Amino acid sequence: MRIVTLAAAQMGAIQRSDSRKQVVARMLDLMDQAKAKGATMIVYPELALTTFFPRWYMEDQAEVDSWFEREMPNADTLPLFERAKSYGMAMNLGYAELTPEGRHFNTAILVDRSGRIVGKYRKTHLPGHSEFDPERAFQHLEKRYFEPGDTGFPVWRMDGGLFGMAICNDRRWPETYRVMGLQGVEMVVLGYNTPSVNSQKADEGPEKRLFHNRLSVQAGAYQNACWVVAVAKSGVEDGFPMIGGSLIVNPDGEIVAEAKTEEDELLVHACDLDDTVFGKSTIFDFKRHRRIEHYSRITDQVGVVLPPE
Ligand code: ING
Repeated sequence: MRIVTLAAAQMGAIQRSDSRKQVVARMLDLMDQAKAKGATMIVYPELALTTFFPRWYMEDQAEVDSWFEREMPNADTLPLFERAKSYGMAMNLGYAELTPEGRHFNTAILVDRSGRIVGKYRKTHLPGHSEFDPERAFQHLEKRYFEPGDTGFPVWRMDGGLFGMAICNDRRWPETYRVMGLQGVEMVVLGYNTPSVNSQKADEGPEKRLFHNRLSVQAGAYQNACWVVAVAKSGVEDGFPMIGGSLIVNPDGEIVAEAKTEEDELLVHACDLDDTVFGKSTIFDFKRHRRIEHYSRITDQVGVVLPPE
């Protein structure tokens, strides 16, 4: 038994006018609740410190950069790191990263139970667009404000287990989980900000978005025999609704915990990392079953190449 008592800290809306101090206070409250329930690890959403600013078209780079963190921890977030360390609680936190070289990433970090930053992940799959799109009901400008991540999908040894990270749109791509699966990952943690409606397809509402959330996360967990924790920033931000539906999914692909609200809400579940062993040693024993001589299109091609007429 290698139990991680995992707290999924779903957060409700963060308004454009909310300060990082107000947000961190909510995150600390969720951490206190997690401690009271015996959690040894807490997972926060993507871009957890601010409103989902990629919905706003901005041209002034100083305004854009005001949504980014220049160092981590910093004055606003240090209380999170200090309290997690005092609680002996590992932490996953998503934020907008502005590097000293001036590069912009949608980033998440992994902090172990002793408070050490073990790893950094930068979001690989950026959805949306880079110029204002008048056709859309609302904007989704991640390709404008972030570079594609340059970390790939590493897996880190932490607190006796094998942990990996992803961010939001990454969870929809099977490659995300398989690259970590091929490193033996036992738990993938990720945050998301998912609009409740499709800006290009008005009849795709929250039910369908929640279905796709479950489908993507359950498939990733099952097909790589690992735990997957997906944590939403949800609720209505300045009039723009985002789904909740935070999940903890076991290595068999079963949902063991799911958020019920679109508010700050804590899910806690004792995840046994040894529950990954059966799947990894039978149906998804990659070295016995995979036939890589037939998979080359997956890395040789970006888009579709149709068969000859
Ligand atoms: N948000 C959304 C997500 O991938 C999206 C964007 C929603 C893309 C639905 C496609 C379909 O959950 C982020 N931040 O990636």
